[in-house]
Amino acid sequence: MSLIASDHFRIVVGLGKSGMSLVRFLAQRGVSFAVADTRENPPEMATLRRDYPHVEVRCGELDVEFLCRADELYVSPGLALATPALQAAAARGVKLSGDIELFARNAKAPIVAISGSNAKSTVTTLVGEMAAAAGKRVAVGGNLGTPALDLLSDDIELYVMELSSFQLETTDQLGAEVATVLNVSEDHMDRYSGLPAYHLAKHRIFRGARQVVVNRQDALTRPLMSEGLPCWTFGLGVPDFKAFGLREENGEKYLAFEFQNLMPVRELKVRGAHNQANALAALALGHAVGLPFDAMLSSLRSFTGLEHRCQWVRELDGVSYYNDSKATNVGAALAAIEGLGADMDGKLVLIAGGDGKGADFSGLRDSVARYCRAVVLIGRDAGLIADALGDAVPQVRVGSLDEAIARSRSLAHSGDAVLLSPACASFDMFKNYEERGHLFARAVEALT
Ligand code: N21
Repeated sequence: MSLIASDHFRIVVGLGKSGMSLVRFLAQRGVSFAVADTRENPPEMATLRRDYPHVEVRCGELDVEFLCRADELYVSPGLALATPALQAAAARGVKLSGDIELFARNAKAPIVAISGSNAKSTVTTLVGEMAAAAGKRVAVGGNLGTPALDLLSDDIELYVMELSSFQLETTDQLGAEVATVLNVSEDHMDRYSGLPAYHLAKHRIFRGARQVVVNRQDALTRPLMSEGLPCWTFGLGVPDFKAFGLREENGEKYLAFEFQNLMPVRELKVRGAHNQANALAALALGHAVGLPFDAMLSSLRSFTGLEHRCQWVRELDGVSYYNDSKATNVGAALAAIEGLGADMDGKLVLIAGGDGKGADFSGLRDSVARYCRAVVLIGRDAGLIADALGDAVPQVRVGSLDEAIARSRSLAHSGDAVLLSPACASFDMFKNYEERGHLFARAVEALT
């Protein structure tokens, strides 16, 4: 490999939202670069052509010789690092990196870094609102909302970043002020060899961190090498030193820090034990970066939850309809089924299915048996879910979301709830989970 030919030439691999943010970042700094995408017509192609007509773009199968012209590739989270052409380039000395690595190298304010199989968007949003309530100039994004590089600004005092395992795979040294993996349950088994590989990717979030936050109820969230780092914990149990948890006093449950009650749990507008854990995680992260409790608690009081996250849509014939389209894995669906199920007298009619990404659905069985009246299955992997649930509960398989809603409506009794919580990605039937959620909500609102 010629050092001269490849010096200071970069290739952005994958032209999605973050790929386009990389293009803007590199162009602005006068770095010479090209773009590659395995797709014939990548989503941001029109934007690139309009704003950067002179940038070289290679679409279709990745060309190793082309990739080797670069000293560094910025690989999209949508593209597996195991892709043979990327591995071939890496073997020839090309560095594989990503937008989060570049972000970390350029961020001048502390970073709160949040990963996990579930609840990372909720906790990221909460910490962002807490920081804003505390009067900080805060930027929130990463895997949710605005791509990391688009957040960079000298005015920012705190970055609150949601990071996926795919983004972390291409990040060497994040150097967060505080980092957490909120929970680890199986996801993306189409991209990882197993839970250990997925766990390893998530734990890269702790590289260079100055403080960590750990979930006391999930051992897989503990960093393996963090000796000497301040460690704050959260969990639903009674908290000890450096810990956030729940305390009970005169029959009232409180969010608590160490030996001090902070706020009655009933003041939260979001329901379910998992949402209490989310609130405690956000408090731990905010406390680690010095946010005052009064601002954090007022944010918790006003938080009503995210769109597509167990969102109440309407009531019809005594049946409530909930949109939990964001549940793209088993763990998320379980949190919704248990959170909602334990909170109501009636039963759930669960709408699930889609692209299962190689998941083992047997973990759903016990909770479904306990809380569901019936399960209505959609999508490519409906059969896998049906097999995993066995005879735990009556099942119907349908061909469309509209049909699923109609069948659910007729199965539900007054006092029940219909819950769209697919435990699957949506890509087999929809553009993404947002589209799936919007179509669900629209169809439910149209019922007469
Ligand atoms: O919305 C859903 O239903 C499922 C969400 C999941 O299951 O969690 N999200 O797989 C990964 C990466 C996910 C989501 C977005 C991204 C970033 C992409 C960028 C490029 C996605 C795909 C590509 C594809 S790039 C290329 N060739 C679901 C490609 C590329 O094919 S996720 O974690 O060169 O956005």
